[in-house]
Amino acid sequence: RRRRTLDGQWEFLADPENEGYDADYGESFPTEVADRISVPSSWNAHTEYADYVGPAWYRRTFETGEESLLFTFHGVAHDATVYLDGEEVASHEGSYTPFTALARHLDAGEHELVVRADNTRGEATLPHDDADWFPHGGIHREVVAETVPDVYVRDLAVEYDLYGDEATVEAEVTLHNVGPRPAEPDLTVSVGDASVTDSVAVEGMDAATATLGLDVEDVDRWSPDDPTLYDVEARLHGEQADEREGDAFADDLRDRIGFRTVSTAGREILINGEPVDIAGVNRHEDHPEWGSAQPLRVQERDLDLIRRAGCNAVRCSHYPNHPRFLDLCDEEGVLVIEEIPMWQVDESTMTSSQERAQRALVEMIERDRHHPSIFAWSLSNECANDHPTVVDGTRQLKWAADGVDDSRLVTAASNTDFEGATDEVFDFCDFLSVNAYWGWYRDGDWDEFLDGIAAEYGEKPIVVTEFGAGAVPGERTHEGRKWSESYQADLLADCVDLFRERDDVAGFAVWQFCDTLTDPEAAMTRPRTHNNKGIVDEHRRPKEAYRVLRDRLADD
Ligand code: ADA
Repeated sequence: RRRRTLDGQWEFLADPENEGYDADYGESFPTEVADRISVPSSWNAHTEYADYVGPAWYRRTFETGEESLLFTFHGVAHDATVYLDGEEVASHEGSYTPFTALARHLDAGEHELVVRADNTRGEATLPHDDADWFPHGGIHREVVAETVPDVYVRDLAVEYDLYGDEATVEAEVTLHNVGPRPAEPDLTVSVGDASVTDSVAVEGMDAATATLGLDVEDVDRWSPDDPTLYDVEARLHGEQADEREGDAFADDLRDRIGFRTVSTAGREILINGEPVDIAGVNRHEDHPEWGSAQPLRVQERDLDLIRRAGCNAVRCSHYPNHPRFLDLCDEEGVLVIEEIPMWQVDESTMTSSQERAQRALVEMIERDRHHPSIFAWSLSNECANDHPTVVDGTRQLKWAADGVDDSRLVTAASNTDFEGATDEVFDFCDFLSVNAYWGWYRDGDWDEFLDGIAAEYGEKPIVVTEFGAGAVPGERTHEGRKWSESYQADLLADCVDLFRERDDVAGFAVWQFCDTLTDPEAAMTRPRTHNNKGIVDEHRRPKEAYRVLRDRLADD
Protein backbone atom coordinates (compact mmCIF):
# COMPACT_ATOMS: atom_id res chain seq x y z
CA ARG A 1 0.00 0.00 0.00
CA ARG A 2 1.38 3.38 -0.89
CA ARG A 3 1.77 5.53 2.20
CA ARG A 4 2.73 9.13 2.47
CA THR A 5 3.38 11.15 5.56
CA LEU A 6 1.63 14.42 6.22
CA ASP A 7 4.15 15.35 8.87
CA GLY A 8 6.04 18.61 8.54
CA GLN A 9 4.99 22.20 9.05
CA TRP A 10 1.29 23.01 9.20
CA GLU A 11 -0.32 26.42 9.55
CA PHE A 12 -1.44 26.99 13.12
CA LEU A 13 -3.84 29.30 14.90
CA ALA A 14 -4.59 29.24 18.62
CA ASP A 15 -8.23 30.07 19.28
CA PRO A 16 -8.45 31.04 22.97
CA GLU A 17 -11.93 32.53 22.60
CA ASN A 18 -13.17 29.45 20.75
CA GLU A 19 -14.45 31.54 17.87
CA GLY A 20 -13.53 29.26 15.01
CA TYR A 21 -11.60 30.95 12.29
CA ASP A 22 -14.66 31.60 10.12
CA ALA A 23 -16.06 34.09 12.58
CA ASP A 24 -13.19 36.51 12.18
CA TYR A 25 -11.87 35.86 8.76
CA GLY A 26 -14.70 34.76 6.53
CA GLU A 27 -14.68 31.50 4.66
CA SER A 28 -11.06 30.65 4.23
CA PHE A 29 -8.31 29.86 6.69
CA PRO A 30 -6.41 33.06 7.56
CA THR A 31 -3.08 31.87 6.26
CA GLU A 32 -1.72 35.43 6.41
CA VAL A 33 -1.92 35.58 10.22
CA ALA A 34 -1.33 31.91 10.98
CA ASP A 35 1.82 30.67 12.61
CA ARG A 36 3.63 27.54 11.46
CA ILE A 37 4.05 24.56 13.71
CA SER A 38 5.59 21.16 13.20
CA VAL A 39 3.59 17.97 13.09
CA PRO A 40 3.96 15.81 15.06
CA SER A 41 4.65 17.96 18.09
CA SER A 42 3.07 19.15 21.28
CA TRP A 43 2.30 22.84 20.81
CA ASN A 44 3.34 23.26 24.46
CA ALA A 45 6.87 22.30 23.43
CA HIS A 46 6.98 25.57 21.43
CA THR A 47 7.95 28.54 23.62
CA GLU A 48 5.16 30.74 22.31
CA TYR A 49 2.46 28.21 23.19
CA ALA A 50 4.18 26.69 26.24
CA ASP A 51 1.21 27.27 28.53
CA TYR A 52 -1.56 27.23 25.97
CA VAL A 53 -4.59 25.15 26.82
CA GLY A 54 -7.64 25.51 24.60
CA PRO A 55 -8.72 24.99 21.02
CA ALA A 56 -6.43 25.56 18.05
CA TRP A 57 -6.59 25.10 14.29
CA TYR A 58 -4.17 23.39 11.93
CA ARG A 59 -4.15 23.57 8.16
CA ARG A 60 -2.15 22.19 5.29
CA THR A 61 -2.68 21.34 1.66
CA PHE A 62 -1.54 18.29 -0.25
CA GLU A 63 -1.53 17.12 -3.84
CA THR A 64 -3.11 13.92 -4.95
CA GLY A 65 -3.94 11.99 -8.09
CA GLU A 66 -7.43 10.61 -8.65
CA GLU A 67 -7.55 8.16 -5.75
CA SER A 68 -9.09 7.21 -2.43
CA LEU A 69 -7.05 8.11 0.64
CA LEU A 70 -7.26 6.62 4.09
CA PHE A 71 -5.98 9.16 6.63
CA THR A 72 -4.75 7.94 9.99
CA PHE A 73 -4.20 10.42 12.81
CA HIS A 74 -2.09 8.51 15.30
CA GLY A 75 -2.73 10.92 18.17
CA VAL A 76 -4.34 14.34 18.54
CA ALA A 77 -4.60 15.87 22.00
CA HIS A 78 -7.18 15.73 23.33
CA ASP A 79 -10.22 16.13 21.13
CA ALA A 80 -10.14 16.58 17.39
CA THR A 81 -12.31 17.38 14.41
CA VAL A 82 -10.98 16.94 10.88
CA TYR A 83 -12.21 18.78 7.79
CA LEU A 84 -11.27 17.86 4.25
CA ASP A 85 -11.95 20.55 1.68
CA GLY A 86 -14.34 22.18 4.15
CA GLU A 87 -16.34 19.03 5.01
CA GLU A 88 -16.11 17.38 8.41
CA VAL A 89 -14.71 13.88 7.85
CA ALA A 90 -13.79 12.69 11.36
CA SER A 91 -13.97 13.57 15.00
CA HIS A 92 -12.34 11.84 17.94
CA GLU A 93 -11.95 12.09 21.69
CA GLY A 94 -8.74 11.25 23.49
CA SER A 95 -5.06 11.88 22.81
CA TYR A 96 -3.61 8.45 22.80
CA THR A 97 -5.44 6.28 20.29
CA PRO A 98 -5.61 6.67 16.52
CA PHE A 99 -8.57 7.49 14.32
CA THR A 100 -9.09 7.42 10.58
CA ALA A 101 -10.97 9.20 7.82
CA LEU A 102 -11.56 7.81 4.37
CA ALA A 103 -11.68 10.23 1.44
CA ARG A 104 -13.28 8.32 -1.38
CA HIS A 105 -12.42 8.98 -5.02
CA LEU A 106 -10.71 12.32 -4.57
CA ASP A 107 -10.20 14.45 -7.66
CA ALA A 108 -6.65 14.95 -8.80
CA GLY A 109 -5.18 18.24 -7.61
CA GLU A 110 -4.73 20.20 -4.41
CA HIS A 111 -6.78 19.51 -1.30
CA GLU A 112 -7.00 21.12 2.11
CA LEU A 113 -6.91 19.43 5.50
CA VAL A 114 -7.97 21.40 8.56
CA VAL A 115 -7.86 20.00 12.08
CA ARG A 116 -9.34 21.53 15.19
CA ALA A 117 -7.61 20.25 18.32
CA ASP A 118 -8.52 21.08 21.90
CA ASN A 119 -6.52 20.12 24.97
CA THR A 120 -9.01 21.51 27.49
CA ARG A 121 -9.70 18.97 30.21
CA GLY A 122 -12.90 18.75 32.19
CA GLU A 123 -15.05 16.41 34.26
CA ALA A 124 -15.94 14.26 31.27
CA THR A 125 -12.58 14.13 29.51
CA LEU A 126 -10.03 11.38 30.01
CA PRO A 127 -7.81 12.27 31.69
CA HIS A 128 -10.02 14.66 33.63
CA ASP A 129 -8.91 18.05 34.83
CA ASP A 130 -7.06 17.03 38.02
CA ALA A 131 -4.64 14.61 36.38
CA ASP A 132 -1.05 14.81 37.58
CA TRP A 133 0.54 15.24 34.17
CA PHE A 134 0.86 18.10 31.76
CA PRO A 135 -1.94 18.41 29.19
CA HIS A 136 0.21 18.49 26.06
CA GLY A 137 -1.84 19.73 23.11
CA GLY A 138 -1.98 19.30 19.38
CA ILE A 139 -1.25 16.79 16.67
CA HIS A 140 1.43 15.04 18.70
CA ARG A 141 1.64 11.80 16.73
CA GLU A 142 2.08 11.13 13.02
CA VAL A 143 -0.47 11.75 10.29
CA VAL A 144 -0.38 9.28 7.41
CA ALA A 145 -2.34 9.05 4.14
CA GLU A 146 -2.54 5.67 2.42
CA THR A 147 -3.79 5.09 -1.10
CA VAL A 148 -6.47 2.43 -1.01
CA PRO A 149 -8.31 0.76 -3.86
CA ASP A 150 -12.09 0.34 -3.81
CA VAL A 151 -11.71 -3.00 -2.08
CA TYR A 152 -9.18 -2.80 0.71
CA VAL A 153 -8.19 -4.50 3.94
CA ARG A 154 -9.60 -2.43 6.73
CA ASP A 155 -8.60 -4.50 9.72
CA LEU A 156 -6.66 -7.58 10.70
CA ALA A 157 -7.01 -9.24 14.10
CA VAL A 158 -4.92 -12.31 14.79
CA GLU A 159 -5.56 -14.73 17.64
CA TYR A 160 -3.95 -18.07 18.35
CA ASP A 161 -3.87 -21.08 20.62
CA LEU A 162 -0.55 -22.67 21.42
CA TYR A 163 0.00 -26.40 21.87
CA GLY A 164 3.67 -27.04 22.56
CA ASP A 165 5.42 -25.73 19.48
CA GLU A 166 2.31 -25.66 17.31
CA ALA A 167 -0.02 -22.73 16.96
CA THR A 168 -3.55 -22.69 15.61
CA VAL A 169 -4.05 -19.22 14.25
CA GLU A 170 -7.32 -17.47 13.51
CA ALA A 171 -7.12 -14.27 11.49
CA GLU A 172 -10.20 -12.10 11.32
CA VAL A 173 -9.94 -9.81 8.31
CA THR A 174 -12.37 -7.01 7.57
CA LEU A 175 -12.64 -5.82 3.98
CA HIS A 176 -14.27 -2.59 2.90
CA ASN A 177 -15.66 -2.11 -0.55
CA VAL A 178 -16.13 1.59 -1.26
CA GLY A 179 -17.01 0.96 -4.90
CA PRO A 180 -20.54 0.40 -6.17
CA ARG A 181 -20.09 -3.15 -7.48
CA PRO A 182 -19.83 -6.43 -5.60
CA ALA A 183 -16.38 -7.98 -5.49
CA GLU A 184 -14.83 -11.30 -4.59
CA PRO A 185 -11.09 -10.92 -4.11
CA ASP A 186 -8.72 -13.66 -3.03
CA LEU A 187 -7.43 -13.08 0.43
CA THR A 188 -4.14 -14.56 1.58
CA VAL A 189 -3.22 -14.45 5.22
CA SER A 190 0.33 -15.33 6.08
CA VAL A 191 2.09 -15.78 9.38
CA GLY A 192 5.82 -16.24 8.93
CA ASP A 193 6.12 -18.89 6.20
CA ALA A 194 2.63 -20.35 6.68
CA SER A 195 -0.25 -19.04 4.65
CA VAL A 196 -3.85 -19.68 3.69
CA THR A 197 -5.95 -18.30 0.84
CA ASP A 198 -9.70 -17.99 0.44
CA SER A 199 -12.02 -15.80 -1.57
CA VAL A 200 -14.24 -13.32 0.23
CA ALA A 201 -17.41 -11.83 -1.21
CA VAL A 202 -18.19 -8.24 -0.37
CA GLU A 203 -21.12 -6.24 -1.72
CA GLY A 204 -20.69 -2.78 -3.21
CA MET A 205 -20.50 -0.01 -0.55
CA ASP A 206 -20.34 -2.61 2.16
CA ALA A 207 -17.99 -4.45 4.48
CA ALA A 208 -17.32 -8.15 5.02
CA THR A 209 -15.42 -10.00 7.69
CA ALA A 210 -13.74 -13.31 6.99
CA THR A 211 -12.05 -15.62 9.47
CA LEU A 212 -9.21 -17.69 8.07
CA GLY A 213 -7.47 -20.39 10.05
CA LEU A 214 -3.98 -21.77 9.64
CA ASP A 215 -1.47 -23.79 11.61
CA VAL A 216 2.05 -22.67 12.35
CA GLU A 217 4.51 -25.44 13.16
CA ASP A 218 7.84 -25.38 14.99
CA VAL A 219 6.88 -22.15 16.68
CA ASP A 220 9.67 -20.10 18.21
CA ARG A 221 7.96 -18.57 21.15
CA TRP A 222 8.31 -14.94 22.15
CA SER A 223 9.78 -14.61 25.62
CA PRO A 224 11.63 -11.88 27.53
CA ASP A 225 14.89 -13.78 26.91
CA ASP A 226 14.21 -14.62 23.29
CA PRO A 227 11.70 -12.19 21.80
CA THR A 228 10.97 -13.87 18.46
CA LEU A 229 8.54 -12.01 16.22
CA TYR A 230 6.56 -13.20 13.19
CA ASP A 231 5.38 -11.05 10.28
CA VAL A 232 1.68 -11.29 9.59
CA GLU A 233 0.02 -10.08 6.44
CA ALA A 234 -3.46 -9.96 4.91
CA ARG A 235 -3.15 -9.52 1.14
CA LEU A 236 -5.82 -9.09 -1.51
CA HIS A 237 -5.23 -10.34 -5.04
CA GLY A 238 -7.02 -12.02 -7.93
CA GLU A 239 -8.87 -10.69 -10.96
CA GLN A 240 -12.08 -8.64 -10.93
CA ALA A 241 -14.98 -10.69 -12.32
CA ASP A 242 -16.05 -7.92 -14.69
CA GLU A 243 -13.82 -5.78 -16.85
CA ARG A 244 -12.90 -2.56 -15.17
CA GLU A 245 -10.08 -0.22 -14.77
CA GLY A 246 -7.18 -1.72 -12.81
CA ASP A 247 -8.61 -5.19 -13.23
CA ALA A 248 -6.82 -6.90 -10.35
CA PHE A 249 -7.28 -6.58 -6.63
CA ALA A 250 -4.21 -5.30 -4.81
CA ASP A 251 -3.96 -4.27 -1.19
CA ASP A 252 -2.29 -5.43 1.96
CA LEU A 253 -2.11 -4.84 5.67
CA ARG A 254 0.89 -5.96 7.68
CA ASP A 255 1.80 -6.29 11.32
CA ARG A 256 3.85 -8.47 13.65
CA ILE A 257 2.94 -10.91 16.38
CA GLY A 258 4.77 -13.07 18.88
CA PHE A 259 3.60 -16.43 20.18
CA ARG A 260 3.47 -16.73 23.94
CA THR A 261 1.02 -17.49 26.72
CA VAL A 262 0.22 -15.32 29.72
CA SER A 263 -1.38 -16.69 32.88
CA THR A 264 -1.24 -16.68 36.64
CA ALA A 265 -0.82 -19.48 39.14
CA GLY A 266 -1.34 -18.63 42.78
CA ARG A 267 0.80 -15.61 43.47
CA GLU A 268 2.84 -15.88 40.28
CA ILE A 269 2.61 -14.33 36.83
CA LEU A 270 3.60 -16.82 34.13
CA ILE A 271 4.86 -16.23 30.61
CA ASN A 272 4.86 -19.49 28.63
CA GLY A 273 4.13 -21.26 31.90
CA GLU A 274 7.31 -19.90 33.53
CA PRO A 275 7.12 -17.50 36.48
CA VAL A 276 8.52 -14.02 35.85
CA ASP A 277 9.49 -11.46 38.46
CA ILE A 278 8.34 -8.12 37.19
CA ALA A 279 10.93 -5.40 37.78
CA GLY A 280 9.67 -2.31 36.07
CA VAL A 281 9.26 1.42 35.93
CA ASN A 282 6.32 3.68 35.17
CA ARG A 283 6.86 5.78 32.09
CA HIS A 284 5.10 8.95 30.97
CA GLU A 285 5.69 10.29 27.48
CA ASP A 286 7.35 13.53 28.44
CA HIS A 287 10.54 15.36 27.56
CA PRO A 288 11.64 19.00 28.01
CA GLU A 289 12.31 19.43 24.29
CA TRP A 290 9.60 17.28 22.81
CA GLY A 291 6.77 17.20 25.29
CA SER A 292 4.65 14.17 24.58
CA ALA A 293 5.86 13.83 20.96
CA GLN A 294 9.02 11.86 21.42
CA PRO A 295 11.15 11.06 18.40
CA LEU A 296 12.36 7.49 17.93
CA ARG A 297 15.77 8.31 19.39
CA VAL A 298 14.25 9.41 22.70
CA GLN A 299 12.11 6.28 22.82
CA GLU A 300 15.12 4.07 22.08
CA ARG A 301 17.20 5.82 24.72
CA ASP A 302 14.48 5.55 27.34
CA LEU A 303 14.17 1.84 26.76
CA ASP A 304 17.93 1.42 26.78
CA LEU A 305 18.20 3.21 30.13
CA ILE A 306 15.34 1.14 31.52
CA ARG A 307 17.10 -2.07 30.44
CA ARG A 308 20.46 -0.90 31.79
CA ALA A 309 18.79 -0.29 35.16
CA GLY A 310 18.09 -4.04 35.14
CA CYS A 311 14.36 -3.65 34.53
CA ASN A 312 12.33 -6.08 32.44
CA ALA A 313 9.01 -4.23 32.43
CA VAL A 314 7.29 -0.91 31.79
CA ARG A 315 3.94 0.27 33.00
CA CYS A 316 2.68 2.72 30.38
CA SER A 317 1.27 5.13 32.90
CA HIS A 318 -1.33 6.25 32.36
CA TYR A 319 -2.29 5.88 28.70
CA PRO A 320 -1.50 3.98 25.50
CA ASN A 321 2.06 4.85 24.53
CA HIS A 322 3.28 5.56 21.02
CA PRO A 323 3.04 2.29 19.05
CA ARG A 324 6.69 2.54 18.07
CA PHE A 325 7.71 2.36 21.74
CA LEU A 326 5.67 -0.82 22.02
CA ASP A 327 7.44 -2.16 18.91
CA LEU A 328 10.74 -1.59 20.70
CA CYS A 329 9.44 -3.43 23.78
CA ASP A 330 8.39 -6.33 21.52
CA GLU A 331 11.87 -6.45 20.03
CA GLU A 332 13.68 -6.17 23.37
CA GLY A 333 11.51 -8.63 25.28
CA VAL A 334 10.33 -5.99 27.74
CA LEU A 335 6.99 -6.73 29.42
CA VAL A 336 4.32 -4.03 29.30
CA ILE A 337 1.20 -3.13 31.27
CA GLU A 338 -0.89 -0.77 29.20
CA GLU A 339 -3.55 1.47 30.70
CA ILE A 340 -6.29 3.89 29.71
CA PRO A 341 -6.29 7.39 31.20
CA MET A 342 -8.94 6.57 33.85
CA TRP A 343 -7.01 8.43 36.52
CA GLN A 344 -8.45 8.98 40.00
CA VAL A 345 -12.03 8.80 38.81
CA ASP A 346 -14.74 9.16 41.44
CA GLU A 347 -18.47 8.59 41.32
CA SER A 348 -19.29 11.77 39.42
CA THR A 349 -16.43 11.58 36.92
CA MET A 350 -17.22 7.88 36.36
CA THR A 351 -20.74 8.78 35.34
CA SER A 352 -19.59 11.52 32.98
CA SER A 353 -16.69 9.62 31.44
CA GLN A 354 -17.89 6.00 31.29
CA GLU A 355 -18.56 6.02 27.55
CA ARG A 356 -15.25 7.67 26.75
CA ALA A 357 -13.48 5.14 28.92
CA GLN A 358 -15.09 2.25 27.09
CA ARG A 359 -14.15 3.69 23.70
CA ALA A 360 -10.59 4.43 24.83
CA LEU A 361 -10.22 0.87 26.10
CA VAL A 362 -11.54 -0.79 22.97
CA GLU A 363 -9.47 1.50 20.75
CA MET A 364 -6.35 0.70 22.76
CA ILE A 365 -6.87 -3.04 22.57
CA GLU A 366 -7.74 -2.98 18.89
CA ARG A 367 -4.61 -0.96 18.16
CA ASP A 368 -2.26 -2.98 20.34
CA ARG A 369 -3.58 -6.52 20.47
CA HIS A 370 -0.70 -7.86 18.39
CA HIS A 371 2.10 -6.69 20.70
CA PRO A 372 3.45 -9.74 22.56
CA SER A 373 5.17 -7.46 25.07
CA ILE A 374 1.82 -6.37 26.50
CA PHE A 375 0.84 -8.92 29.11
CA ALA A 376 -1.87 -6.94 30.88
CA TRP A 377 -4.52 -4.33 30.22
CA SER A 378 -5.04 -1.93 33.10
CA LEU A 379 -8.58 -0.62 33.37
CA SER A 380 -7.92 2.31 35.66
CA ASN A 381 -5.62 4.02 38.12
CA GLU A 382 -6.51 4.89 41.70
CA CYS A 383 -10.25 5.23 41.22
CA ALA A 384 -12.87 5.20 43.98
CA ASN A 385 -13.07 1.40 43.86
CA ASP A 386 -15.21 1.20 46.97
CA HIS A 387 -18.06 3.10 45.32
CA PRO A 388 -20.76 1.05 43.52
CA THR A 389 -20.95 3.37 40.48
CA VAL A 390 -17.21 3.13 39.95
CA VAL A 391 -17.13 -0.62 40.59
CA ASP A 392 -20.00 -1.30 38.16
CA GLY A 393 -18.51 0.97 35.52
CA THR A 394 -15.13 -0.70 35.84
CA ARG A 395 -16.74 -4.15 35.65
CA GLN A 396 -18.26 -3.11 32.33
CA LEU A 397 -14.81 -2.08 31.17
CA LYS A 398 -13.51 -5.52 32.11
CA TRP A 399 -16.27 -7.15 30.05
CA ALA A 400 -15.45 -4.85 27.14
CA ALA A 401 -11.77 -5.81 27.36
CA ASP A 402 -12.60 -9.52 27.46
CA GLY A 403 -14.86 -9.05 24.45
CA VAL A 404 -12.00 -7.81 22.31
CA ASP A 405 -9.09 -9.80 23.72
CA ASP A 406 -9.20 -12.50 26.36
CA SER A 407 -5.60 -13.62 25.94
CA ARG A 408 -4.08 -11.22 28.46
CA LEU A 409 -4.42 -10.46 32.13
CA VAL A 410 -6.66 -7.65 33.28
CA THR A 411 -5.86 -5.45 36.24
CA ALA A 412 -6.58 -2.05 37.76
CA ALA A 413 -4.19 -0.03 39.89
CA SER A 414 -5.58 0.69 43.30
CA ASN A 415 -4.84 2.93 46.22
CA THR A 416 -8.18 2.24 47.83
CA ASP A 417 -6.72 0.03 50.51
CA PHE A 418 -4.06 2.65 51.08
CA GLU A 419 -6.98 4.91 51.97
CA GLY A 420 -8.35 2.30 54.38
CA ALA A 421 -11.32 1.08 52.30
CA THR A 422 -11.94 -2.19 50.46
CA ASP A 423 -11.22 -2.39 46.74
CA GLU A 424 -14.09 -4.18 45.04
CA VAL A 425 -12.55 -3.95 41.58
CA PHE A 426 -9.82 -6.34 42.73
CA ASP A 427 -12.50 -9.07 42.78
CA PHE A 428 -12.44 -9.25 38.99
CA CYS A 429 -8.76 -8.49 38.41
CA ASP A 430 -6.29 -11.25 37.50
CA PHE A 431 -3.61 -9.67 39.63
CA LEU A 432 -3.59 -6.91 42.19
CA SER A 433 -1.91 -3.68 41.09
CA VAL A 434 -1.18 -1.82 44.28
CA ASN A 435 -0.04 1.81 44.45
CA ALA A 436 1.27 3.01 47.80
CA TYR A 437 3.66 5.68 49.02
CA TRP A 438 4.56 4.56 52.55
CA GLY A 439 7.62 6.51 53.53
CA TRP A 440 6.76 9.41 51.28
CA TYR A 441 3.27 10.85 51.70
CA ARG A 442 2.72 8.88 54.90
CA ASP A 443 4.55 6.77 57.41
CA GLY A 444 3.52 3.18 57.56
CA ASP A 445 4.77 -0.34 57.50
CA TRP A 446 5.07 -1.86 54.03
CA ASP A 447 5.09 -5.44 55.31
CA GLU A 448 1.97 -4.94 57.37
CA PHE A 449 0.27 -3.25 54.45
CA LEU A 450 1.12 -6.04 52.01
CA ASP A 451 0.10 -8.68 54.60
CA GLY A 452 -3.29 -6.98 54.69
CA ILE A 453 -3.65 -6.98 50.89
CA ALA A 454 -2.54 -10.63 50.67
CA ALA A 455 -5.04 -11.68 53.34
CA GLU A 456 -7.97 -9.70 51.98
CA TYR A 457 -8.03 -10.47 48.27
CA GLY A 458 -7.23 -14.14 48.02
CA GLU A 459 -4.55 -16.02 46.20
CA LYS A 460 -3.68 -13.58 43.40
CA PRO A 461 -0.31 -12.15 42.41
CA ILE A 462 0.46 -8.71 43.84
CA VAL A 463 2.36 -6.19 41.74
CA VAL A 464 3.31 -2.95 43.47
CA THR A 465 2.63 -0.74 40.47
CA GLU A 466 3.61 2.52 42.17
CA PHE A 467 5.92 3.45 45.04
CA GLY A 468 8.64 6.04 45.32
CA ALA A 469 9.75 9.40 46.59
CA GLY A 470 10.37 12.81 45.09
CA ALA A 471 13.98 13.90 44.65
CA VAL A 472 14.90 17.28 43.24
CA PRO A 473 17.89 16.52 40.97
CA GLY A 474 21.14 17.47 42.64
CA GLU A 475 19.56 17.95 46.08
CA ARG A 476 21.77 16.38 48.75
CA THR A 477 21.53 16.60 52.53
CA HIS A 478 23.71 14.96 55.15
CA GLU A 479 20.55 13.94 56.95
CA GLY A 480 19.00 12.36 53.86
CA ARG A 481 15.96 14.64 54.07
CA LYS A 482 12.91 14.42 51.86
CA TRP A 483 13.40 15.76 48.33
CA SER A 484 17.06 14.70 48.43
CA GLU A 485 18.43 12.11 46.03
CA SER A 486 19.63 9.99 48.95
CA TYR A 487 16.21 9.87 50.60
CA GLN A 488 14.70 8.61 47.36
CA ALA A 489 17.52 6.11 46.76
CA ASP A 490 17.28 4.68 50.30
CA LEU A 491 13.52 4.35 50.10
CA LEU A 492 13.63 2.58 46.74
CA ALA A 493 16.40 0.24 47.92
CA ASP A 494 14.43 -0.76 51.02
CA CYS A 495 11.23 -1.26 49.04
CA VAL A 496 12.85 -3.34 46.30
CA ASP A 497 14.57 -5.58 48.87
CA LEU A 498 11.32 -6.06 50.73
CA PHE A 499 9.22 -6.78 47.64
CA ARG A 500 11.73 -9.31 46.39
CA GLU A 501 11.77 -11.15 49.68
CA ARG A 502 8.03 -11.66 49.68
CA ASP A 503 6.63 -14.67 47.81
CA ASP A 504 3.27 -13.01 47.37
CA VAL A 505 4.72 -10.04 45.45
CA ALA A 506 5.14 -10.92 41.77
CA GLY A 507 6.85 -7.66 40.97
CA PHE A 508 6.99 -3.91 41.09
CA ALA A 509 7.12 -0.78 38.97
CA VAL A 510 8.95 2.20 40.41
CA TRP A 511 7.19 5.53 40.24
CA GLN A 512 8.72 6.71 37.95
CA PHE A 513 11.23 6.49 35.12
CA CYS A 514 11.95 10.19 34.59
CA ASP A 515 10.88 13.47 36.12
CA THR A 516 7.90 14.79 34.21
CA LEU A 517 6.19 18.11 33.79
CA THR A 518 2.98 18.17 35.75
CA ASP A 519 -0.20 20.18 35.71
CA PRO A 520 0.65 23.87 36.42
CA GLU A 521 -2.12 23.81 39.07
CA ALA A 522 0.02 21.39 41.09
CA ALA A 523 3.04 23.70 41.15
CA MET A 524 2.80 24.49 44.85
CA THR A 525 3.18 20.84 45.87
CA ARG A 526 5.42 19.79 43.00
CA PRO A 527 8.78 21.66 43.01
CA ARG A 528 9.81 22.87 39.52
CA THR A 529 6.25 22.00 38.43
CA HIS A 530 7.60 18.50 37.94
CA ASN A 531 6.67 15.18 39.38
CA ASN A 532 10.19 14.63 40.73
CA LYS A 533 9.96 10.92 41.49
CA GLY A 534 12.01 9.96 38.43
CA ILE A 535 15.07 7.77 38.83
CA VAL A 536 16.48 9.95 36.06
CA ASP A 537 15.65 13.63 35.67
CA GLU A 538 13.69 15.05 32.75
CA HIS A 539 16.87 15.17 30.63
CA ARG A 540 17.48 11.50 31.53
CA ARG A 541 20.47 12.29 33.77
CA PRO A 542 20.71 9.59 36.43
CA LYS A 543 19.86 10.28 40.04
CA GLU A 544 21.33 8.28 42.91
CA ALA A 545 18.24 6.08 42.78
CA TYR A 546 19.08 4.92 39.27
CA ARG A 547 22.41 3.50 40.42
CA VAL A 548 20.87 1.93 43.50
CA LEU A 549 18.20 0.22 41.45
CA ARG A 550 20.74 -0.98 38.91
CA ASP A 551 22.96 -2.41 41.67
CA ARG A 552 19.98 -4.16 43.25
CA LEU A 553 18.79 -5.70 39.99
CA ALA A 554 22.24 -6.45 38.55
CA ASP A 555 22.67 -9.64 40.58
CA ASP A 556 19.64 -11.25 38.86
C1 ADA B 1 -0.42 8.58 42.06
C2 ADA B 1 -0.64 8.61 40.57
C3 ADA B 1 0.56 9.05 39.79
C4 ADA B 1 1.31 10.15 40.51
C5 ADA B 1 1.70 9.68 41.88
C6 ADA B 1 2.43 10.73 42.71
O1 ADA B 1 -0.11 7.37 42.55
O2 ADA B 1 -1.08 7.38 40.08
O3 ADA B 1 0.12 9.48 38.52
O4 ADA B 1 0.51 11.27 40.57
O5 ADA B 1 0.53 9.42 42.60
O6 ADA B 1 3.52 11.11 42.32
O7 ADA B 1 1.89 11.17 43.72
